[in-house]
Amino acid sequence: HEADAHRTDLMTITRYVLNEQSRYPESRGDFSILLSHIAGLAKLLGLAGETNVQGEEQKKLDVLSNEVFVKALISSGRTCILVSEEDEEATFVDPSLRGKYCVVFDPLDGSSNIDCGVSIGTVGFYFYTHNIFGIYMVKDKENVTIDDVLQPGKNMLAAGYCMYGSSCMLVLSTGSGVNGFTLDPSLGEFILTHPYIKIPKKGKIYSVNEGNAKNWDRPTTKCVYLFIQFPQIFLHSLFFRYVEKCKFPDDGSSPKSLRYVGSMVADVHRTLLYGGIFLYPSDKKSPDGKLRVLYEVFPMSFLMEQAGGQSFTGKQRALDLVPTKIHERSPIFLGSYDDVEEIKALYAAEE
Ligand code: AHM
Ligand code: MG
Repeated sequence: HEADAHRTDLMTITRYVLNEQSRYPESRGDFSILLSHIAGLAKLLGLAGETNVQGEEQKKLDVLSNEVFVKALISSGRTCILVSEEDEEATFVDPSLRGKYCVVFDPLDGSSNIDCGVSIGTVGFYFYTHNIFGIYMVKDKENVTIDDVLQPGKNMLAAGYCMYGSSCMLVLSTGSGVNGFTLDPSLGEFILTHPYIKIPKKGKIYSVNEGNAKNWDRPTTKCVYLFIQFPQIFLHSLFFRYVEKCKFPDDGSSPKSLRYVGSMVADVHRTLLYGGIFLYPSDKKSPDGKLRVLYEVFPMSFLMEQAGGQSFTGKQRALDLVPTKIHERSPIFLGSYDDVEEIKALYAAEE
């Protein structure tokens, strides 16, 4: 580490962001400043978590991480609307502090995992949480409305997440590929460790909460003859059949492995690096699935496409979806190009 401290060729997140800046001279540094604030959030969150080391106080982490996010984003002076999973209403930044970017975020992803320490981590004395974010540009800074965030995901300028596992990573795309940075605690800096992440074209892993299988939708079919011949096919939902195929492939290929943490950041991160498919379908109880369009589905779909993968809602390309409310949900299937292609073909055949 000491040797590292003297190295000058490390690509830190600060350098990376400044390089990106030269691609958008018209942004006059605002975009870089906003991105640096988001990267710096990791350290701020660490500080906030310091008072919450005791197990019984960890639940408060969602409140804390939200406060830290909101305050840091407002104080960057570059934002105008903030949408957080933790806040029912969007926050409109005071005109005196207003900039031209809208940030949508989930400050603490996978909160059900907090108590067993899966979606949080420690580096030194600090606590960290998984989080996800996406950035849009407002149309007219003087006239900011909620429609500025109700834009399709393809309009995002940047998206990313922080993941705190055995190391602390920031995965970011500003629309020209995906880059992964790892926090070097001795330098206090994120270093580019995973340049130009590309997801394998096809994967060997599927990731889904199979405990919901009972409620997965059944297909509607008019094919009575087939129903008599192969009733088992129709007794189970389309989705059920997809997952059955992962386990019992009918084309001579090997079965896929199942991996499911139950924290989107962790499950998507693995999917991005190893390939495969992550699925949160609709079911009888939640016809729109569980995951939120603006700050879960869109940022992760943006990263997937930028890494060469795909993302599909069961009806369309996820990034084409136009949300009508800030906490809207959508079913989501994302991951390796070929694996998502398979799911798309299944849904197309169903229509
Ligand atoms: P949360 O915002 O309440 O934490 O829910 C989001 C999380 C995702 O991180 C994860 O992919 C999903 O919920 C897991 O849901 P389930 O427990 O239904 O499998
Ligand atoms: Mg969440």
